[in-house]
Amino acid sequence: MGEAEQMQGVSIRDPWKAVRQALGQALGRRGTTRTGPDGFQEVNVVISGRYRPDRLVVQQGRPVRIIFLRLEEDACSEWVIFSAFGLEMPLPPFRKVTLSFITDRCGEFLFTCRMGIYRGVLVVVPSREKAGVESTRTGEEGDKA
Ligand SMILES: [Cu+2]
Repeated sequence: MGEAEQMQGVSIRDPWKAVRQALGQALGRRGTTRTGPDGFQEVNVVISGRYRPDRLVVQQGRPVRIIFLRLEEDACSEWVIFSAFGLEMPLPPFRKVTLSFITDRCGEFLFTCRMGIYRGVLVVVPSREKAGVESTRTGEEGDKA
């Protein structure tokens, strides 16, 4: 059994790394936003080295659903914090965690890890403006294809 446990400890993480890099690069580049049948503006954010995408544009006064998928065990992604909304959410690794809210406050609101190293921006625009996602590039990711 010792051998199997060792394999779990050692080998299982390497496949994940490849998977999360591929996923993170694909999703982080493009991102997705859509309005579901329930009227929610839905955005997927993959966490792998950073938030991907890291700039989420949503419309004020309409419900938002952000689905975080943490594809790593880095301490930086254990929590996501929207300090402007007084919100802190734990993010278990390799699971989806959904954050639903609605806000009438327009503006740019930071979301971060506990240390402020991972940083994203939630942009709330007036309802007549367009929602979407973007990835900002800081040039420090080192993960470009
Ligand atoms: Cu951190």
